[in-house]
Amino acid sequence: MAKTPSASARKLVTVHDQKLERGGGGELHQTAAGDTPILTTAQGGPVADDQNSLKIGSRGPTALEDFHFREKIFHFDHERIPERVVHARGYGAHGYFETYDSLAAYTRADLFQRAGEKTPAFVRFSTVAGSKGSADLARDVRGFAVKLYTKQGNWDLVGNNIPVFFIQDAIKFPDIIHSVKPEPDRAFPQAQSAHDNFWDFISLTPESMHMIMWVMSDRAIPRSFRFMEGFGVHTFRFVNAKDESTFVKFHWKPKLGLQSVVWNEAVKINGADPDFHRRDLWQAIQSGNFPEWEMRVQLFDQDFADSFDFDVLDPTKIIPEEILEPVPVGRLVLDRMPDNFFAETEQVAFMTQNVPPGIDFSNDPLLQGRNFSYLDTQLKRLGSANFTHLPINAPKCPFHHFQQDGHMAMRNPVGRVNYQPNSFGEGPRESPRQGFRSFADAEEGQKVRLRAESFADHYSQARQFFHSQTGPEQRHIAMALTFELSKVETPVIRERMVAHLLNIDEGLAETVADKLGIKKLPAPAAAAVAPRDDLQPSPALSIIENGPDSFAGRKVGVLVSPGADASLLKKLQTAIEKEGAVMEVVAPKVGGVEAADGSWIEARHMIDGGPSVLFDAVALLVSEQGAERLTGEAAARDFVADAFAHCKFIAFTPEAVPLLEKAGVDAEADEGLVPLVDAKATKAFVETCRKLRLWGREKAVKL
Ligand code: HDE
Repeated sequence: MAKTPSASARKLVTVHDQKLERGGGGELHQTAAGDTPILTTAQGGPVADDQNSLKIGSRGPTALEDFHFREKIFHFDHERIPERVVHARGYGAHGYFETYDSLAAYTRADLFQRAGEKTPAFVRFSTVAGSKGSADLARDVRGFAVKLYTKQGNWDLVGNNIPVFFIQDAIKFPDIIHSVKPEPDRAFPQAQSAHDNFWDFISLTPESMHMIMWVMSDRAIPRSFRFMEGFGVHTFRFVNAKDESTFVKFHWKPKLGLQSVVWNEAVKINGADPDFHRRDLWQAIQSGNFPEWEMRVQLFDQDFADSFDFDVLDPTKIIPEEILEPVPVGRLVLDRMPDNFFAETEQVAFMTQNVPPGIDFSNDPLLQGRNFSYLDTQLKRLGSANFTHLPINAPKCPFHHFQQDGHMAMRNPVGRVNYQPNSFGEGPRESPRQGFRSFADAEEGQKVRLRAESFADHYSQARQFFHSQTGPEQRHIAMALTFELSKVETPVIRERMVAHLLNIDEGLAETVADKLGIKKLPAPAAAAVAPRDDLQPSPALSIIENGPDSFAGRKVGVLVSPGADASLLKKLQTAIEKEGAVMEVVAPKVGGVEAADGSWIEARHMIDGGPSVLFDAVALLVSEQGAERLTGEAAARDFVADAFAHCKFIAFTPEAVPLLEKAGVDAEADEGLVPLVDAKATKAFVETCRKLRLWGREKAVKL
């Protein structure tokens, strides 16, 4: 067994975290050379022939006694487990959470007691509506689920990249999800909200209007997981050692700043690289650029809750950061990809009810409902009540209980006693001091099926969100609504949506109505509480206002042709890498091109495999002849035209001007086009790229 595992010898990780080499296990299982393990059955029996099943004669029937064939096919037939009913498509990574300072005044949760404490973490990002194999750039909410393996058990903060939700009561969850999933008779559309059922449900559910503003904004098409925020959504409680409670809302802020793509780009990314977000996270972590988020908390007491404009238990509302500043309390770093996607990312089981002592729930009806749902879903998906035996789900702290047996039980306690109290002084006992004590809030009331009146204002924060966006972002919301509703076949649904929009912003409603060909505006939707006009815009809600001040973590695509200037390319690369960004070369042919000085420029992509939608900015480093040849290639013209239309910064050598022109781009159109006249210009280009996009161009290109 003391051999170096070869690439073919994949590892099996047992529940005891022992790493066994697949096929390893002594001399009997080695070839004469001793370096390649012998293939075995799952029972460990060595296999002589894995190419041919056992037959009666070479053209005869297969023999039933072929136990190797039977086992191999049997196991293959059972490889799939049900995908998650929501958030099926996801991607995860390992890392850690580091506490800045003790929060003992607020919570007795052990992970917050000591400055510098590091808690192992596993994070899974996801889309909500699409199946496991759907594309990454769907317009959708992103899941941001964090499992923290604390010394007091696992804490799962199962959040999203949007701080509010569609519904106020968990009983409506099956309805909202049914409506967004493919329609049951035709089984389409996949991973899309642009269809009748979704907008029918939404237009009949005014409480969703705030969330709709977020989902129609660029938040729903993030540039990557690394550039998006995360939110715990609900109000939770911190509880300290004196059993005092403080309300808390959790936020994750990306170190690299916020960034999204535009819809026209998203659609093309889905075709060019459906795994765009996965690949981005994989590449960042594998190259040592570990993504990082800061945890910030909004802390408040009952007095604040009583005086706030909205009910803090209502998950369709935020507390604007300008009203209650989120306080930084720690950082989350992702620094390791799973060894095996299925074992870890697919089998990880997040549950909102996993909280350590010192963190508790509020009465948010959505959170209360979630606390029921997440246990059921794990049993359905993972197939056994012993899903906590899987290494990814097992706590990393000591644990002792009397749960036993069941399918696939792998951690079985030894000894005689499996109950307590017992007379033998064996086994664990509860600890009133260290154990989880629910916050002893006084509750009373009649049993009713009622929605609190304090949950009734459905439009004011939707309006506040819209008015907190910059011009381009407001336009994107209008365009997204128009696109989505243009796919709705039932006119009354479209009109009903316009009636809601009238309660949010008249201009928005008019633009959407006009684009949808609705000649006469409907009356505004009836509102239980009149939409308020007095909420101050919250700049924290805009992505553009909260972009980074560096180009770090981004990617430049450089289109080269034969005869390109290799030394200029080198200088460009140095400037890009100095900024913490990455350069990838795109060439007309696989392999690369010969530069003017006879050196070879290696390329990562061929043009149609590396369209400009995969990059944050582009450069055209082409020779005169090269430019001429590229003007004849549709993929090269699209490379340029798309980069321009998506408001990206474009650097170009003077020889590239004909290519720009053929792509319909005036080389002097705006300051986003940066001529690479000398080496200094490469640095200037990278500095310009810090703005990420030239939104001023948007009106000209009619994005
Ligand atoms: Fe979930 N949700 N959810 N959800 N949710 C699931 O659990 C549910 C809600 C969220 O990467 C399921 O393991 C109900 C809000 C994430 O594995 C399921 C309600 C928020 C993930 C479930 C909600 C979320 C899930 C499906 C309404 C943001 C993926 C598979 C009350 C705060 C976790 C699973 C992962 C997954 C139920 C609403 C976030 C069925 C009943 C609000 C990030 O249990």
